[in-house]
Amino acid sequence: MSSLSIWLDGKFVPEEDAKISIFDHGLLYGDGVFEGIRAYGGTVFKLKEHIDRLYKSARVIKLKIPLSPDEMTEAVLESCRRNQVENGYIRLVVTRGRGDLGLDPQKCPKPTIFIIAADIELYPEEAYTKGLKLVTVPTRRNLAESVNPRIKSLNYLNNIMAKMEAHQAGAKEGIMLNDQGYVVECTGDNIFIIESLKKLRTPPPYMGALEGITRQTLMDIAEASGFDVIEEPLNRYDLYVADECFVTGTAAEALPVIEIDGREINGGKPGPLTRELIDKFRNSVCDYGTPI
Ligand code: PXG
Repeated sequence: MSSLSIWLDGKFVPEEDAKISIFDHGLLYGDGVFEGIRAYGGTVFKLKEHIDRLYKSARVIKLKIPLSPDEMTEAVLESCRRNQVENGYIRLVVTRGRGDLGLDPQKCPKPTIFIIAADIELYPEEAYTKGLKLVTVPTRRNLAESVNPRIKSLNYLNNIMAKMEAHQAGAKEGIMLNDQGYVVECTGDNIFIIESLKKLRTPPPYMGALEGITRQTLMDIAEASGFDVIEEPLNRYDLYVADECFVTGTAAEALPVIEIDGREINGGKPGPLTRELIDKFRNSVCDYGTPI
């Protein structure tokens, strides 16, 4: 891959020169917020929603972004143009910026902002045709009263611990429960189940999940396809007896789940209604995009 042009604090610089301070609190403390965004067919998928979520995350951690949402939107689009990204992946990061070795954010006068627009390594097609096996992991999702999981923060250790536990158990993704034992989401994906009569169920964000942008898209597609879309607390029992299951995320799009904690779902095959929703998602991604 040739060198990328990185938007860093208002200027485009070659990847080799895109450097930030070792005193940046994004690095020292995970103090910052980010977005992962897809580009499809020369459009940026749900850019407004991603920018909105970024500013909400920043607002909650009292991080004032020194750029308007419109300027940020333009910086993302220009990053795609400069790197000839038509189908790819965009990482947008805002950190607290450079400070001293104490954790006090008041000592960080200027946030660091950077945008990487690059290619994406897609999941193998087999993941979509054969489906995923999931396991429930021991690490619980962060308490909403400590670091609220609705903030897309740079502090991903909670999810990383869970990912390692999933891998250790031989699964690619792990199901995370909240402190009360309810199912909330996976380490980097939201989770859905389908029951008979086209009932689509997913945990509400207040239980401890990120409000995934792919999640909302799938909910809208399902509603338009005659599903009853229900946000309500789910437990592991609900998952084990579901007719179908799938996960959603920017990287995964929507992926069928065929086994949970050793229990087969739909006889160990991707379900037909899941297939229908995934096909509709894939056929409509460009409809949700902002032209580059
Ligand atoms: N839950 C969590 C905890 C996430 O991190 C999602 C749900 C899905 O949200 P979206 O808006 O993407 O539909 C995410 C997003 C990666 C990667 O490299 C993962 C995410 C974002 C960017 C990169 O695995 N997860």
